[in-house]
Amino acid sequence: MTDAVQTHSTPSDANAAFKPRVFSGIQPTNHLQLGNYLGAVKRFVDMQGSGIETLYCIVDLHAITVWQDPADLTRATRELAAGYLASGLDPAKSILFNQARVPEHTQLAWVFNCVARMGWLNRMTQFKDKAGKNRENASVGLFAYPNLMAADILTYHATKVPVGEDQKQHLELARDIAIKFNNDFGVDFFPVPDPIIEGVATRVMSLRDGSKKMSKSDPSDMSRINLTDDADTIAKKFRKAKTDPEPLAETVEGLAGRPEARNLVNIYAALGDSTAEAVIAEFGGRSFSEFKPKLADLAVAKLSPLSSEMSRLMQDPTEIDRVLEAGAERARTIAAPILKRTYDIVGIVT
Ligand code: AQP
Repeated sequence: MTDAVQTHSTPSDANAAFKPRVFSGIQPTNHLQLGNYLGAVKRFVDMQGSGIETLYCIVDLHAITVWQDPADLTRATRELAAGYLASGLDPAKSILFNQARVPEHTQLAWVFNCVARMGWLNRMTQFKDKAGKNRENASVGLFAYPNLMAADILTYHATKVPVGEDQKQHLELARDIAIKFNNDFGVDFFPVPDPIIEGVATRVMSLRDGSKKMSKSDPSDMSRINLTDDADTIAKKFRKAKTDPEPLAETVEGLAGRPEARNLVNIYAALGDSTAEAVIAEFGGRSFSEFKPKLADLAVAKLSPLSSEMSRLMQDPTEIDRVLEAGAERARTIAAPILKRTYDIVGIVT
């Protein structure tokens, strides 16, 4: 194998030989938060009706790259499945499953551990953020996370991956791995997957700090809206959301340099399937004390039905497990022949 770093610029028709297929996943850590919903799940639902095969995964093996209490992991896995279903993902239209049930993900990840270069992974900003100052004490899994993510996608020959902005660098690495594998073995076997990062909510920011993304694992619960929050909690979190003292700008350009204001406008636009321009046309020049209650009302109207449906679904964990198991069986019918062919290309006798 060569050590050359590959370029990201592939011809636009590089995937023409591959059947279009969508794959994405979310980690079952803590509770689904508004950024996951607007940046990912809501867009998964939009893509479900597009006539392209869609696979949506609960990436439990990614979750354990940082410590997870076992009982919490089990609960979070079922809760995320409930979140998918409550948001409108339909097991008759999409393949819904959890990663650990399809062993081809980890088998292909090992091959990719041997394709990706240390230097590539050393550049991953998410590893640096999550490992913090104590890198020596981070798990090997956290370092190799992007290789498993590449395997998640490529074990289905997926061509499109809807994600939030924070996953862009990992997607670029998945593309590099696909290109390097194809070059090393002289094949056109893996597609070069395209990230789909679209809409006004590709990076929902923390409600406490407009320079940090909203995250399930932020130590401050006030920094995020959880899909399990009740109406009073949602209203309180928006009321206390950090803002500056100025009223809302009269134009979208006027939000430049005001990350907290921009974030609340974007959240309103994404929840209402609207645009930042339309929100400013309605609320420009008004104070946050007027805007925040409207935002809370909209969030409650959109999210309450989801959280009620999630609670209802969570009362029947056996049914959730049945959906995930059936999805995994379908997923394996795609993944197993792709892994087999990968082993053949590499020269592994199976
Ligand atoms: N703040 C965000 N805005 C828009 N999209 C977001 N996503 C995450 N946060 C935001 C998108 O949600 C999908 C699933 O993310 P993940 O669970 O795999 O991990 P993450 O990106 O690290 O998300 P979290 O919430 O910050 O989880 P923890 O705290 O467990 O690491 C991805 O498509 C992501 O882009």
